[in-house]
Amino acid sequence: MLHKSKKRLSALSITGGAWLFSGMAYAGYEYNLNTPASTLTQEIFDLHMLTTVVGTIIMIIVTALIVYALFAFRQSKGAVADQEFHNGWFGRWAWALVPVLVLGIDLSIASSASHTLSSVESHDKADVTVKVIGSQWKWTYEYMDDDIKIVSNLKKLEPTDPLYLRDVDEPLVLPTDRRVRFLLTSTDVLHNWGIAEIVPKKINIPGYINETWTHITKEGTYRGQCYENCGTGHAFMPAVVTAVSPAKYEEWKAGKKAQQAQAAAEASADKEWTQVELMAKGQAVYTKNCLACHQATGLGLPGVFPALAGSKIATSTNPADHIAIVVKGKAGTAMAAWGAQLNDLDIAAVISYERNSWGNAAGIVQPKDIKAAR
Ligand code: HEC
Ligand SMILES: [Cu+2]
Repeated sequence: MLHKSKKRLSALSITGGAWLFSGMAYAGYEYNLNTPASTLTQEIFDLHMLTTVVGTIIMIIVTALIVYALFAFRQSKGAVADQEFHNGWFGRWAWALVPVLVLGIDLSIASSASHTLSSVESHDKADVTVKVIGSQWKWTYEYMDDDIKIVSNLKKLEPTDPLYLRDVDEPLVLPTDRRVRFLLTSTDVLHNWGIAEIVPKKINIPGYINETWTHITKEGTYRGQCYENCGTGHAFMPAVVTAVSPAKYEEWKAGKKAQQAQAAAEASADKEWTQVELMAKGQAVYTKNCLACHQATGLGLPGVFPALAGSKIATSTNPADHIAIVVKGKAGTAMAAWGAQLNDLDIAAVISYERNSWGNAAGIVQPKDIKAAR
C-alpha cells in the first residue's frame, strides 16, 4: 500500500514538474504590468512600482530580522528571554518610533496615491471626445465633435492566428499627444471597455455615462477587451486602438468624414437601387453585422440563432415583418434593433440580401421602404 502511494506520488511530482517546466517555457517571462503608453497609465504604473519596492524592502528587512533572531537566539545556544527589554532605551521608545516610521512611509505612499486618483478622476478640457458604446457584442465609437461613427466588430481569424479573438475589422483611431476623453455607455447590459496600456477601466452602464481619459505618448496599436461578463459573446468583443501622430490623425479624420458624408448622402437619396447593387452592399453589411449569429450559410445555429434560409419572415411576399425585426429588433432576444446603427440603405441592402440568398427568392426592398417603416 505504502509502496503504491509512494509510486503515485512520484508520478504526480514528475507530471507536476513537467507542467511547471512547460509553463515556464511558455510564460514569456512577463511578470510586470503592461508597459504604459499614456501619461495616466504611466502614473499608475509608477505608483505600482513605488508600493512594490517599498513592500519588498520591508519584507526583506523583517524576514532578515526573524531569521537572525531564530539563529542567534536559539535555545541550543542557551539563549534566555530578556526580561528587562522594556526598561532599556529601545524598549521605551520603540512603541513611538516604529509607528512614526511606518506612518511616514504610509503617508508618502498615500499622497502619491491620492495624486494619481485625482488624475484618474480629472475632467479637464479634452481635445477629442469619443463616446464608447458597448452592445452585445461589439463596440461603437462616436467622435462627438466630428460626426464620425465607427462600428468595431470581431475579426474572424483562425484559432492558430496569434491575434485570434484580439483583432477587429475597424479599430478606433486616436491621436498621440492630445487629451482624449471617453464617455462610456451601453445599449443593453454592463460592458467594460478597457485597454491596459492607455486607459484605466470604467464600466459601461446602460442609461449612464462614465468618463475616463487618456493622453497617449507613443504611436502604436493597443489591444484590450470587454472586461465585464456580458453574455455568451463576451469573449468576442476585443477593443483595439490605433494611435497615430496628430498630423496623421487629422488626415485620417478628413478622409473618414468625407467617406461617411458621402455614404449618408447616398443613403438618403431617393434613388431606386438595382438588385445587383443591393445584393453587393447587403452582403458586406451582413458579413459585418449579422454573420456572427446567422452564419455565412444563413442556417444560424439551431436552437440559438434562427436560420434565415427558408425562414417564413425572410421569404414571405410581404417584407413588413422582415423590415420590422431588423429595424426594431426583438425584445428579450439576442436580435438587436439595427435602426439606430444602420442607415436606410444598409438596412434595405441587408434585407434584400437575405431575401435573395441561400435559396431564398423573395424580391428586394428599397431605402424608402425602410424610411417609411421607421
Ligand atoms: C447577436 C446575434 C444576432 C445578430 C448579430 C443578428 N441577429 Fe437576427 N436574430 C437573432 C435571434 C436570436 C433571432 C430570433 C429572435 C426570436 O426569437 O424571434 C433573430 C431573428 C432574425 C430574423 C427573423 C428570422 C425568423 O425567421 O424568425 C431576421 C430576419 C434577422 N434576425 C435578421 C438579422 C439581420 C439583418 C442582422 C444583421 C443586421 C441580424 N439579424 C443580426 C440573433 C442575431
Ligand atoms: Cu461586453
